Amino acid sequence: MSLKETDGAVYSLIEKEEAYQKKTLRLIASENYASRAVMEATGSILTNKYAEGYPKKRYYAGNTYVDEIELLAIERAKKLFDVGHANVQPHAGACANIAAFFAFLEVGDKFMGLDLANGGHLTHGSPVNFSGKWFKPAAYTLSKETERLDYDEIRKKAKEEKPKMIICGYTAYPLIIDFKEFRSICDEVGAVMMADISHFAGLVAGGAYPSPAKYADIITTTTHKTLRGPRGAMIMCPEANGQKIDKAVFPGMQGGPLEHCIAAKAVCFHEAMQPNFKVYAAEVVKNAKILSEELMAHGLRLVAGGTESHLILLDLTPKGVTGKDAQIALEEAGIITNRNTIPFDTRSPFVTSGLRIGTAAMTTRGMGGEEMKRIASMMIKIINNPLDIGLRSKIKLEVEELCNRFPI
Ligand code: DSN
Repeated sequence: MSLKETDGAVYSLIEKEEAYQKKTLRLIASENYASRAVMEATGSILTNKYAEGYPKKRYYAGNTYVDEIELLAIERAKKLFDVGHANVQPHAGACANIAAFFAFLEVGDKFMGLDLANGGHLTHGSPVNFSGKWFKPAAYTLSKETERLDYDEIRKKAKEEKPKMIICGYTAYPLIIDFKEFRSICDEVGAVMMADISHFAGLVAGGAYPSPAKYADIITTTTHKTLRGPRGAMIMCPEANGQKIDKAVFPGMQGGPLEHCIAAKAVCFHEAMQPNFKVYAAEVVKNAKILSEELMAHGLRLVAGGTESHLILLDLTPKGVTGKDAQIALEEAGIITNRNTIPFDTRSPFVTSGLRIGTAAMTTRGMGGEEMKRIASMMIKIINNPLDIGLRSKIKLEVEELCNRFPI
């Protein structure tokens, strides 16, 4: 029986969500729209299969085709990112990062990651996360003056702290990371270099952002952000580290892999190898630049002074609005964003002084420079008048008109 016949409640909620996604502007920097092909694979009969282990070394019978699918995903990932080894089994970015820690560190070991409030991730050392509870984080921060990575300061701290691992790659940093510089810092202190490229993996695949492949000992990434695949993750590394990584994923922290998601990852890698994905990646960055310039022209302050990726971090302090209030007002107008701390934020992560936006999803819908200018203008009106209910309704109609012209 179909979902509609079996469970009308879930069916109707999915229908409502679909309509909502169609008529709203999704500016959340970590979101995108997966293709029909990716979703078809995710919803396939592969969900029925147990395949603990790795291709040709499974703990269950009946994996002839599942093996072929996982091998295809691995080969495509290696080719797409030019790496010696790929593990496509991690269920999510956090799982990939847990496996990375367990592959290289012992519980209690010291590591360095960017402070969460400065743009790092929960799994990079937050005290409420496994990384901060089981390991010893020595967080580095951005420069207070420039809000950019300060490699001299990171080097100095690494020399003082002598961490076993240094993480680069963030969730709210708009600029390009100098992976070569991180390699040289890691070499100077004998640390493992981990690059978490979850946010910009699609830009790396499309040649619009530098790759850490030549430098990092381990690369983790989700597959659903700029890479535009299914929800999930993977780990990549030089061939020499492959065995360590595979053991850390299974049996280290996961059981049966989600082969339907792995098939969808294979489809996503295939899509990312096509020439039009390069065009997409370049367009994402171009759109982010146009959007950021337009927002700045209307008096908004951008953290780090701008963007070199898909991501923009706004400091709303000069406007006298909190991230939380701006997020709520924009959502009412059909513009979906997320509040975010800015470096050295004085407000709590629940309130924040900042707002994070990104152009990956809107670029997938086919929007370009003109639409970015229009989005900036609508955002500015709301941010300047966050309590104006009438304005929200007016902008909501404009948003719907724009969305109708760029269907998913
Ligand atoms: N939730 C992701 C993001 O939005 O950046 C990180 O896990």
